[in-house]
Amino acid sequence: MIIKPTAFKAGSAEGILTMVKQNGFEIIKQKETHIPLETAKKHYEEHSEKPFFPGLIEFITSGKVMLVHLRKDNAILDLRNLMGNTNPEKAEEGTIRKIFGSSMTANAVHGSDSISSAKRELEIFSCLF
Ligand code: 3AN
Repeated sequence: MIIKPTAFKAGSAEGILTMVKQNGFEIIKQKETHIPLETAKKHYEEHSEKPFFPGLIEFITSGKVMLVHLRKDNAILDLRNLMGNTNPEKAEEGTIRKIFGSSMTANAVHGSDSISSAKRELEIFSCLF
């Protein structure tokens, strides 16, 4: 999971991590850092042709984030349910994006969408942890 710049700057990291722990996730590692431009481009490679890509890269590299390595049985699906819809306006009540998100880009958190994505992302961010 990545706590994105707006949520981090707003001081929401602690609240988000508390929700995550209360939902049974174990925090293996957490790190406050800036994401370098090339790392951000690699991370969001699948969206490189999308119109929102430049804005997404600018945003994710715009300030400090928190990288979080989480563990739980069924972690991918459980975290996605806890995060809520990509669009905070459509996210269900009680989800992280509903509570802490403000727009499609500034939607508080990123979560890996599959086990292979999680492995890929942990590898991409390994030098920053
Ligand atoms: P999710 O993070 O819910 O898996 P993805 O993988 O479709 O969503 O998109 C990755 C990120 O790209 C989202 N978290 C969001 O910040 C941004 N994004 C996705 N769709 C849009 C869009 N239509 N406009 C602006 N940003 C978007």
